[in-house]
Amino acid sequence: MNPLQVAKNSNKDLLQGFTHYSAEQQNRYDEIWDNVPLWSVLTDNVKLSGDQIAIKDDVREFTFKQLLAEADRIAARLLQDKLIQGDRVVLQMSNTCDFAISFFSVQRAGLVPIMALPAHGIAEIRHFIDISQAKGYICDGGKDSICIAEYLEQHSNSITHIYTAVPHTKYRSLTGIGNTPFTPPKIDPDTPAIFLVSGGTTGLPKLIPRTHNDYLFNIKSCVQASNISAKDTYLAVLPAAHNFTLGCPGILGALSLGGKVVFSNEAGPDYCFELIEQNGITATALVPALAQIWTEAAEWEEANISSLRLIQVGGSKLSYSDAIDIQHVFPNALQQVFGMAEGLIACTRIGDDPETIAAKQGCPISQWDEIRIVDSEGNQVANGEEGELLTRGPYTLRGYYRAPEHNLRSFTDDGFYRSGDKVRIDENQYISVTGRIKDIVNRSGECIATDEIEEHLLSHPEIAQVAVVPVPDKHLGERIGVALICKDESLTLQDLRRFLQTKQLASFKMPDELNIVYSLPKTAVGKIDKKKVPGPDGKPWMFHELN
Ligand code: OOB
Repeated sequence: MNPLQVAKNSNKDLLQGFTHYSAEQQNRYDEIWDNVPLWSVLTDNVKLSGDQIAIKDDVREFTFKQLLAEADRIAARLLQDKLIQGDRVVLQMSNTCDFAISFFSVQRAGLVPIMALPAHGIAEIRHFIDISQAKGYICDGGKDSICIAEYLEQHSNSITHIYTAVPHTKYRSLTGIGNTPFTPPKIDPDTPAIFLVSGGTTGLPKLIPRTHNDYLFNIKSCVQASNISAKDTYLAVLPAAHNFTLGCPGILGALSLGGKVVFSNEAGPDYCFELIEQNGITATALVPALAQIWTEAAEWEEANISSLRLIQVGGSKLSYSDAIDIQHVFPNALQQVFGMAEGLIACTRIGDDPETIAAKQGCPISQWDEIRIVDSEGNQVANGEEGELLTRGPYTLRGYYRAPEHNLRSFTDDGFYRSGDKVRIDENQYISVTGRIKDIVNRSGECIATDEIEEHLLSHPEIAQVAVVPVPDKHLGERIGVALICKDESLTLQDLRRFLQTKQLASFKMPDELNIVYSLPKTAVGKIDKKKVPGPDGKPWMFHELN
């Protein structure tokens, strides 16, 4: 078969199970999409600021020119090794320069990466491969990823190419391979450039195809909404493969402007504050639990972190009291970001009044985002009322990859994505997230939103983090379990109830059981993972057996 035919067939395979934007959307968005490959965020800057540092970690740094040269060297080799345009590869890298190098090499080769997070284990990686029929697994070469590589070697029929970023005795390494001149294959910007993985806390993650056009639009709109510029240095501290860190505006946003990205594999304030001081970091993105830790640490850490002017916080609900604390310690730096790998991003804007920034999650990054808020019947609610957020737009998916059954449930007939998030929206289009549709305890038929109780408990001065979970109960169906991290371990269930009574909470919403813990289980990106929250016996509370 000639190479052109091979590329065509491979793209055909890639597009199987991919839902395109509708023709009507395609027409409308034509004027706002750039129609170039995602890798142009890098190549555009090789021309403009080629000799400036683009990426840095604790051992190495690369200019824009060097980064592109490295990426192209590896891309040439990947294609020589008989991977072909449109092939899927699972990319599982930690936060080092190798993340950016391997990401761009895959992009330049026209391969489509599945953006696995370092915390994903064999179950998730196997699932991504089963769905996508990926041929390649590219990993950082750390202990965990080598275990996965060994597993895939033995058990996967689809994986034929395994590469590690650092030299390894058994696997091909990305270092020092290939030096042939390289011309990237022609790319159709309306086809998937990357697969993000869904962040849901139930079941295995789904694959989210993001096209060159849609993701570039996402990045550029986030750049505008967060006012970053070529002068900014972005600290990638949450996993680089997560949408927030990668493209909101994140790593790709900073690079697209000719700015610099510093990678950190550690998230603790002692390590990161040093990095901020040494590199004059100006911007970063954190989940609420981490933002809370950094804010407390800023009171006693000695490093000078005054360069930090933008702290984006998102991924789960930032409590009002934590937002106020952040604003107090980092004046004017907080930006709340409500986003999803599926698409829609909303954020507050630097310059909004501080009360709005503390209390709301922000408004959509583009005027092209369409938002509908509906009740349980699917009817639009009145302005200001609470309901489920549905959305459609130039960077929101039209279907999960190869998941027809999920897609029937997750999209309306006219292509709106059902986010499962409960929100209300004000007259300025600012969104307040009030919870998840399904995050409820059904106690004797009363449906109680867990986030309402959580929000109240977080305003208790002794309580640092909390998770309210439904616990199976023989008589009630479900009872209300509260797991919390607390400065005062002598706090009792009675104390909690008394406190909640002062908040005028109805009696059927009072917690039934309390478990004080030292830490709460987190998802791959650092959100509280309710499925794993332990009961008093240490076992996952939501799945306690009835006896
Ligand atoms: C981000 O993306 P995912 O895909 O890991 O998770 C999306 C879900 C949302 O549907 C929502 O339930 C929750 O995470 N979420 C928030 C939130 N930001 C995300 N809930 C309350 N307040 C927020 N600020 O988490 C993500 C992607 C891009 C940017 C930021 C976050």
